[in-house]
Amino acid sequence: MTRLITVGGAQLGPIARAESRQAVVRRLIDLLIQAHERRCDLVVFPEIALTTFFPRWWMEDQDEIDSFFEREMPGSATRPLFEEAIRRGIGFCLGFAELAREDEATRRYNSAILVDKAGKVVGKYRKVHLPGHADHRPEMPFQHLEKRYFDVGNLGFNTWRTMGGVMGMCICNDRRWPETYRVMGLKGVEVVMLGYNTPTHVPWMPIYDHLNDFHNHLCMQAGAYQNATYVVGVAKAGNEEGCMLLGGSTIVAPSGEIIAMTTTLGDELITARLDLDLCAFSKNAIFNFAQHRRIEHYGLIATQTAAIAPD
Ligand code: CDV
Repeated sequence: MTRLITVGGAQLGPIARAESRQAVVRRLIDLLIQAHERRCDLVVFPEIALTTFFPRWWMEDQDEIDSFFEREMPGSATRPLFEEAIRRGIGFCLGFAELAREDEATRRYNSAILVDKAGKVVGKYRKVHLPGHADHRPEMPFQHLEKRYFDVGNLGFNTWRTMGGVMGMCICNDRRWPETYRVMGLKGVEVVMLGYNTPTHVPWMPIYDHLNDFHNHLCMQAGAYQNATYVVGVAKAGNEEGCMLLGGSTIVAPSGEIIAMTTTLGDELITARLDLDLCAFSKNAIFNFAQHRRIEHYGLIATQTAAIAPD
């Protein structure tokens, strides 16, 4: 039996700093309705999809910082999205800034949730690879303060058996790290969902600015191919408060081929029909980890020792 699911990537154009949660949620609902009309089982929204990408600004007032975070999911602003999704029987993956109480401490994460067709939160991921800096760098055209505003994610890279497949999540910078996909690959992932906010000019590595599109697709295509999984990578794109963000939202097949890609820098839905049995084929044909992966022969210990104590 062929296992087919239809997935949507719901790219967002810029979100203004002054735009209300309610207005953003209306945009998400519009995209969700389009996804339903195109028979999607599941739709993926970007990283921090409910507000502007606020780590762009140095802020000291904790109340102001916390105004960008969600304390519950769904909360009053996001409930209409959940309700519309339940009405239409469509699942979704949503990135947002999460304020959590853990061990009597307040923690802040860059998170994503996976919601099934009945509106139940079935999975949560908290971003592990936080890029940027924690100090104020006024000489830069904008800040990238993820290291100041977020704690490192503490949930690992998991997979969930839901909506007909084995689903996994990561967020933005995580997509550049092979470990992200490999850990989920070892857990049998078939669809990796991720959102990103990637400036076209990265102030601390300008020599790569012209390669931004290439690196975006390179890492997702490699991750998909080397772990026999689909990857759905979805941007917040366009000129957001003077910062140009990459588009190029993409659905990648287990072969590493791009099978859908956005063509604008605005709100735009891409869809693809995924044959999840293709993952099983690749997992058996070449990337059969149990049969062929030989971690004990990789020289890992020796390499680490050399890196710590060079000649
Ligand atoms: N939001 C991100 O994680 N952005 C990074 C940029 C800053 C390099 C990214 O990897 O796309």
